[in-house]
Amino acid sequence: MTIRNIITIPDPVLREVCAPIESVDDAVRKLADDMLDTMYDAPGIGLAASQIGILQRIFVLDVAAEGEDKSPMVFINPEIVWSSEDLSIYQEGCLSIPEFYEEVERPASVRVKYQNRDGESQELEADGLLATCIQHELDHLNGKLFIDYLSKLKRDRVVKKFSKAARMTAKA
Ligand code: K1U
Ligand code: ZN
Repeated sequence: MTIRNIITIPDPVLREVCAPIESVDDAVRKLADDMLDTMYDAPGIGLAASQIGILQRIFVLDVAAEGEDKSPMVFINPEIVWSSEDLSIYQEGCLSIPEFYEEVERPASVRVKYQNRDGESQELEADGLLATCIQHELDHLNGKLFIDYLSKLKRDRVVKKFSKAARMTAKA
């Protein structure tokens, strides 16, 4: 079990676009296991590779409700192939922006094509929190954060707060 360090804003690594994974091998499966351990430890319901400084197209999720059995999911080279026209609003958080939550509107349902941990091609249609989480994590792989959907005022305010905290930590 390896818990990796989760990068927070304003680290520019979070703005990088991740590269496709060419071959799903044991190193990728170990990365997926480390990402799940890191996500459960945080705790969170999702984690993208760029959040631990790995610029590869992979994210993990577990949106099981409290008290339910764990339901870890691994998405390699994910692509949204269909999004619904109807939208839904969820209060989102981000492990790279701790303790900051805001409502974001996104397509209510999506169909995602991806490879599983055995490298097999899969398609999944999702709605509810799973659909929101898939879109949030796929955004991470493209260097996009949920604060990009907020007003400039709200976004600037949170970036300023975290930039100041990072400067204080660097000085100490
Ligand atoms: O990608 C991330 O930063 C993880 C993020 C995923 C997410 C949450 C909510 C809406 C969309 C995407 C989180 O997991 S934030 C933490 C969180 O939601 C949570 C933490 C503990 C228990 C339950 C939820
Ligand atoms: Zn996030």
